[in-house]
Amino acid sequence: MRGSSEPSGESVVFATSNRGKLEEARAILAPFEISVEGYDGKGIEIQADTTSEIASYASRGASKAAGRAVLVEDAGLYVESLNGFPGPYSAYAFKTIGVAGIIALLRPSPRRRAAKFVSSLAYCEPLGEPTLFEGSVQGAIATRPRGTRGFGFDPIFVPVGGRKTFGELTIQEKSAVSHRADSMKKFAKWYLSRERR
Ligand code: ITT
Repeated sequence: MRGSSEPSGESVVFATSNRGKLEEARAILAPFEISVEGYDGKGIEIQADTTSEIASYASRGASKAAGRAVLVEDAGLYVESLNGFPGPYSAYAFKTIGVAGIIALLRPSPRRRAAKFVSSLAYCEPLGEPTLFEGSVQGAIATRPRGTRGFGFDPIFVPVGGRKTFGELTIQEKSAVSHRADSMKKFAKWYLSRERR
């Protein structure tokens, strides 16, 4: 039984080294009354063909290291005319060619800029099997970086139906449509129904 002085709602540990992701997770899960504790250490990021495999693997290691249930997310930007590149290699592509590199790769095909962000979110208890939640958002690569908000590829991604890049949106605006909101809302519904059992 909860004591009357304890806060209502649930809490969850999010293992990530990315403060932007943590802030977004807090904003997305707050309406579900789920508070988010950061844990610095997603663990080993294997190289694999899908973000879901990377998130699942990392979540096993992170939950073991933390000694508690954790959430781990692996996200990727998939550019259609680049056959889905950088996809599961997005962190490496960001560190090496960056946003300018993605724009440069698209210069020969100015019209074929369709892209999507994918979020694979894995929830894992120590020694347990991960449960996966997938989210995505369709959009396009901007012709030049715009906006100073967010992180990573935000300044070059324009979600479908809008004109602004994620870099020009507030966390609340981005989270109304983002891949991360999509996967995290699925997680929240599952988590709350599971907790009530
Ligand atoms: P953790 O692995 O510690 O969670 P990370 O930043 O390395 O943090 P990912 O491996 O999931 O996260 O992300 C792959 C790359 O894609 C990385 O360079 C991110 O900056 C970028 N990225 C992920 N989500 C993004 C988003 O919502 N907006 C812009 N870029 C994003």
